[in-house]
Amino acid sequence: MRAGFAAIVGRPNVGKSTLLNRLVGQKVAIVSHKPQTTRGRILGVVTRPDAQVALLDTPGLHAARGGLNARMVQRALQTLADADVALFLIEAGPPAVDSATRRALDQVKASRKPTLLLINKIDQMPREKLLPLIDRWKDFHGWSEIYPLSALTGENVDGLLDLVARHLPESPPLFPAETWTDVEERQLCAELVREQILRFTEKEVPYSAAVVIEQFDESERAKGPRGLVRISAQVIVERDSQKAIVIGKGGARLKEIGSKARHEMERLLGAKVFLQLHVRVEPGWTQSDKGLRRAGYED
Ligand SMILES: Nc1nc2c(ncn2[C@@H]2O[C@H](COP(=O)(O)OP(=O)(O)OP(=O)(O)O)[C@@H](O)[C@H]2O)c(=O)[nH]1
Ligand SMILES: [Mg+2]
Repeated sequence: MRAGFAAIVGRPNVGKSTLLNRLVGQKVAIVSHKPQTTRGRILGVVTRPDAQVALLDTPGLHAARGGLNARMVQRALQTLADADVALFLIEAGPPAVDSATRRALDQVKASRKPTLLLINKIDQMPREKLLPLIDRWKDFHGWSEIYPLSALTGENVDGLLDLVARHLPESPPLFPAETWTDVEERQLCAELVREQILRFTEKEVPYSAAVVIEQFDESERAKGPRGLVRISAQVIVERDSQKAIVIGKGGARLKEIGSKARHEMERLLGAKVFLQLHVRVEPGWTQSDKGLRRAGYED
């Protein structure tokens, strides 16, 4: 039996969380088309008879200027340092390697971990461009493997875990076989609200929003075939203008965010959900330790 930790790292928006969810077969991490969606380390465990792969999704590596963003990059690098193997994810695209991707690669190289290069999003690239792309990337690093795939369509995803497992140490399982994450349900629910905020707001609002669960009442969960969970959550933003955007005209946007998030929560919890959302302004929370703590980003 092999078992260990594989950190999924790379630039923002390359599809790390989509890959985690695909491999685990559960929605562990929220996904959006906006960069910097993931803010912390997210564990997803896959257990097979021959191996247990503990995947660690991480925030995208980028040039962060302090506050929440610097904390996110720091969290990604910490996670990488703790892993047995690194999965460096890039997007299939032009063979030219931009400076930001180069910087991210340098950080992965500095970790001195065995590293697999995963070329994601091959569904959006003509087939004949793949080999030149692989050729271009071959010389950048002593890769343990180079592996093209599409996390979105699932193309070539089967087989990836075999490769990853080969780079894990011989070990008994690290988690019980039925474990697929260590993220608590209430935290998963908070993220489901944030996912809808990312979908329904623009510009700086997604980056200024956090969600904290205030109440998670399961007292009626066991009642009947489909019990009830009462959830109340606070959406924290940095400015009054952002609060107005999140709420929308006559509360329409907040209602839409809540209704979509509630639907996802019901799927996750297998229960009916009664969801209440409130918006609160915490000026500049992304930039101060106290603000980060109050928004649920403890260290
Ligand atoms: N076409 C295509 N799109 C993909 C693929 N994988 C992910 N995406 C899309 O890429 C966007 C970003 O996906 P995420 O999984 O949130 O990316 P991430 O790397 O976790 O991003 P951060 O958390 O911001 O660092 C989403 O719109 C996904 O649907 C893929 O294989 N093909
Ligand atoms: Mg992500």
